[in-house]
Amino acid sequence: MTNPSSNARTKVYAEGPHGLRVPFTEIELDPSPGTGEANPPFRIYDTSGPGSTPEEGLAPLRHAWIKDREDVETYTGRGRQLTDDGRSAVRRGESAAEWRGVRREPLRAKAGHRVTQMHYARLGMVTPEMEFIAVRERCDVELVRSEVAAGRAIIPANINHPETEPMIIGKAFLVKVNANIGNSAVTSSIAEEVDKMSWATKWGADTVMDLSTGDDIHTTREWIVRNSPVPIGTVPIYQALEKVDGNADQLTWETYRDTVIEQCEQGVDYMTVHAGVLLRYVPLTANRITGIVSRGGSIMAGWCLAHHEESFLYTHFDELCEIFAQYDVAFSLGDGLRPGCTADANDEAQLSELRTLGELTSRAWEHDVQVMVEGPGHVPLNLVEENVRLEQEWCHGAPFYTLGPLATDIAPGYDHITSAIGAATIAMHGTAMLCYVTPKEHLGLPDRDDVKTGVITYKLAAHSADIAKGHPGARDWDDTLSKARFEFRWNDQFNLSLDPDTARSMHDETLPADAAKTAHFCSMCGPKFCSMRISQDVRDRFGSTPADVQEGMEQMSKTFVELGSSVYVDASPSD
Ligand code: IRN
Ligand code: FE2
Repeated sequence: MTNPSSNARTKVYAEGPHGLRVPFTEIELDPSPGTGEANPPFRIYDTSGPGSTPEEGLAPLRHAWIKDREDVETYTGRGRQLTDDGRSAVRRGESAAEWRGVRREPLRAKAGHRVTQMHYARLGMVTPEMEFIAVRERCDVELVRSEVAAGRAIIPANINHPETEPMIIGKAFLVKVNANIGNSAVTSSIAEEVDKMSWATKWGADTVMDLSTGDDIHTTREWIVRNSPVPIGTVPIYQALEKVDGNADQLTWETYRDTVIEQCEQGVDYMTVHAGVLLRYVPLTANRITGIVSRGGSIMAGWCLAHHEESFLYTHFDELCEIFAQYDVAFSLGDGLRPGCTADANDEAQLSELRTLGELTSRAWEHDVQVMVEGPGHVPLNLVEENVRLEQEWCHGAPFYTLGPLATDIAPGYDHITSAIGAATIAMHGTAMLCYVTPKEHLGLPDRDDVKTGVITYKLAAHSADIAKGHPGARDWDDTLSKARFEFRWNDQFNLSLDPDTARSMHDETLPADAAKTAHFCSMCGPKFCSMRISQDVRDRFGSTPADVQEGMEQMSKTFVELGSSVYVDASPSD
């Protein structure tokens, strides 16, 4: 019996405590041919969300959980007055009512309260967010709580993003993948960006960063957040820079702070803050081959040099922590001095900044604010492990979130691959989340296809690391697919794969017939030379206990010699 992929993969909900419904993708499997033995359906982690009508947004899953804690209040947000009040929506031909349909008053902590998951975890509270995650990760909820309390994991979950399905970033959990999207002044519309977000989560992005620049930043982000089932990250300095017409030296702490509050009110779950780019570190980049490659890093370096003053992100860091604690926004401490080529890796500029990020981590934790630390960039494989070791040591075990790193600089057009090599390695050593790189890296803005390629490439890097780390149950997925492959259950092999569509269409390029979905070969080796089939013949004929196999091997060896010791003959004695 064959299984078209359309109905073999379905979304199911596992029941959690207190009526929680936790999504998984369930893959229905065919019985094993020959024995007829049933193969139980296989469940994989699902990031795609329940699906939404873009103009309406998703249902606010966490709304009641947040309200029940009785530590938040609604208010008329200042971001509402400070920014676009629908004018750009009107410009695009949408009615103001349509636009207001997705707006609501923001929440913030009541005076004297901290509403972060870290705060609750440290008090010993188990939140519904933690329970949801424990079901999702198939682990004990106490592991979730204790890792968050210790700062070794974060749950990015702004109280103004009730639509998000809780997830966790930490090395004790599955390695996560972030996908960057965002329009620039020159390309793509808001609808396209929302579509890219949904598309990225369909393929498995665990978080999405909106890096939009140019006009309509606020509106674009509003639509993305309202429709996103995964945490949304941003780099607020980009929008602050827009507000001063791109002149970095005109940036002020006040402009930046107001931008941050505006984004807190919209529901951004984590923000990249390049607060480790200190004035005295900037000259350390002078002799690099590629200088400063971080956008945020170069904005702040420019500001520090222009004013000859310490970065306002650093001097106002505690105020920023107080704001983040009111909304439960997590820090993603930016690596503004990351190396932009393998020659610059692990240099003094990079490592000095990392030490400062360690200091800032401790300061954020004093406010119960969650932190992850960003990392490189471009790093040769022999220096990858040291990056994780130093980050873990200097930043007190805070989760590491790395961009690749690219293991070599020589393959523009293939940088999803050069970076996935580094990403798998760095994740194996303990990086908690990987920021994807698409084939367009260094070349242009990724389109839909690039987003998919980037996400799939990074999912396979992340999963390879989960296996290498011996993460409980990680290999079950591989074993299930391998068994399907060995038993020539082609549809099951497609449906179990990270990208069923591509697997199926590549197979069908040469063997499109339905019958080929049960054939005991593919077009790579053809019917006569399939190693899997030969092994099965050995098993069928000689059994599969170790003694049987030994006997079978001897038999095969004899047959092989009798047939002239050539690999390219039909070596199957049963034909
Ligand atoms: C991740 C790790 N290191 C950097 N990143 C990502 O790079 C970060 O999360 C954000 O998506 C982007 C920020 O780039 P700039 O401003 O540092 O270039
Ligand atoms: Fe680069």
